[in-house]
Amino acid sequence: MRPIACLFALLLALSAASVHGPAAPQVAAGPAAGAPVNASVNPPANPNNAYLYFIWPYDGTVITGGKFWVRMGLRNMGVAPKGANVPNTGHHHLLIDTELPSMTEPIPNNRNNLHFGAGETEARIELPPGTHTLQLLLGDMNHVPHKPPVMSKKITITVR
Ligand SMILES: [Cu+2]
Repeated sequence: MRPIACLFALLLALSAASVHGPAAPQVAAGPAAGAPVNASVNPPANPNNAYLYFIWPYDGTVITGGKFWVRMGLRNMGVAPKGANVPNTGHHHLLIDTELPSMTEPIPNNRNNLHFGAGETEARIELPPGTHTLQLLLGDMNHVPHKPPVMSKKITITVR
C-alpha cells in the first residue's frame, strides 16, 4: 500500500478501537428549576488540543528558485481524505497570501486556498519571487473548519 493509504488504514483501525459502546442512557434529571442550562451540549471536535504546524518551511525561510515542498504537521488529530466520516480527523488546507476564510462554511477552493483532499501531508509548491504568507487550516470531511478551528501560525517566507 502507498504510505498515505497505509496511514489511513491504521487511523481507521485506531478509531474503530477507540469507539465505545452506545452511550449510557441519561439517568440524571434535567436541571433544577431556575438552574442555568448548559448551552454547550456538543463536545468540541477538537478535544485533544490538536496542534497544526509547518514542519517545513520555517517562518522566515528564504527559498531560492520558488519551488519547494511544504510539509504539514498535525498532532493529536488524524488526517483523513475529504468525505471520510472519521471522528477527530480532517484534511489539510494551505492558505497562501490570504486571510482566514469563514470558520462556518466550506473553505474556498482557489489558488490562495489549496485543498489536500486525498489526505496529503506534503505538497510541492511554486511561488513567484517576493514575500509570501502561508497558513494551514484543517477542514472536516466537508471542508469546514472544526469547532474550535485547528490552524497553524501564519508564517512568512521569501522567494528569491
Ligand atoms: Cu478541503
